[in-house]
Amino acid sequence: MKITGVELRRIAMPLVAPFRTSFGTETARDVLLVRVVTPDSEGWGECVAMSEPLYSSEYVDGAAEVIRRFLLPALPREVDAYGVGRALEPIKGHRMAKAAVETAVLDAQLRAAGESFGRFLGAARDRVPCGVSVGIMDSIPQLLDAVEGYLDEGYVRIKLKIEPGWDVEPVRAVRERFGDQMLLQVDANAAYTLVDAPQLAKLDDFGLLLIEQPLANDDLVQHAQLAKLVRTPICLDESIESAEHAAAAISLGACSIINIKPGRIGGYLEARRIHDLCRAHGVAVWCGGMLETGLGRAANVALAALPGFTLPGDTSGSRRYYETDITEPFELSDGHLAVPTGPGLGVEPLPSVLEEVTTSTEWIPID
Ligand code: OSB
Ligand code: MG
Repeated sequence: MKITGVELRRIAMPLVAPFRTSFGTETARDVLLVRVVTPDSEGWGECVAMSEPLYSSEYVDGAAEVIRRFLLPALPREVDAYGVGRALEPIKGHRMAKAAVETAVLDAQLRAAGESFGRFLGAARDRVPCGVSVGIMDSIPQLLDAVEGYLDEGYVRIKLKIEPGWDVEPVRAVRERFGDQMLLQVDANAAYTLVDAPQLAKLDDFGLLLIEQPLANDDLVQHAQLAKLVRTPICLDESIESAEHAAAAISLGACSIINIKPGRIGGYLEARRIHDLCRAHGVAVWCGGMLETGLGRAANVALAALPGFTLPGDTSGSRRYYETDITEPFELSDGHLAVPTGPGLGVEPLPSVLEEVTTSTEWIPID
């Protein structure tokens, strides 16, 4: 495939409600979209980097800069999605930026071939069960109202964001109100250290599916130690940036579950590699999210349909995030989202909505 040019488009998407985690509060999503144009096709990639480097070292301005200055110039004249990864290998890090470029190329390639993301990746079902990630709230009653609303919408699994001072009490309150049957898990976004093991062990009483990323990003060894001190299964998010990290974490005993976020690990091809590795080792995986628009969501839902994704993901419906999505909205039906079946991502940005939310565009011709 010959790429004739790439558009970098920034969009501003207000969230329906502030989303608070242990690392910050998000009120709007500043998203970088990459559109790859070829003579007979085009493809979209959504960069999941956030405005500030708080979840990981990447941030939107930095992603745009590394794409225009280093990633696009490194691509060969003729390239497919596998070739993107090979060409970008010498450039260290910047996985979210790389993932956006690779996804756009893959989308263009699949649209040209008439094949869907789901079929290409190896989806084993046509719909996926959905969980929802619930931010830290100002009070327990406010949290219970939010959880109730999501359960009414049909979500089959609730994830509570936690941090020191907001952990055992919210979990206890949610269990008391909604019962022991509901699928419940927590995500600390690296807010604890190993000395907090006794506090984290108090969560053992609540039958949680998992605790996600309790310790720092580079604390693989400490996670392995923590796993011996708590009964709740440990799931890693931030710590896993590649299949190599996943292999190391599994052999160390640092986790028994992995949250696969394609942006964090450099794209959907690496996501499939981690899926395959985990499946071979009996490690459950689920699809994480980064508050994506419909473009990123389409690809995530396709990935979440692979056979090793045995736990519900953070693949929520569009309205959990945005009043107006840039694609036709993803809507829950019976707690599930349908895997798109059209060519490539199977969804398109709605031109009028896209124009309305765009804050800048840049066209980069490729000769
Ligand atoms: O840690 O999983 C996370 C959102 C932004 C950054 C990190 C995380 C999250 C979420 C929300 O938990 C997942 C989603 O619904 O997209
Ligand atoms: Mg997480």
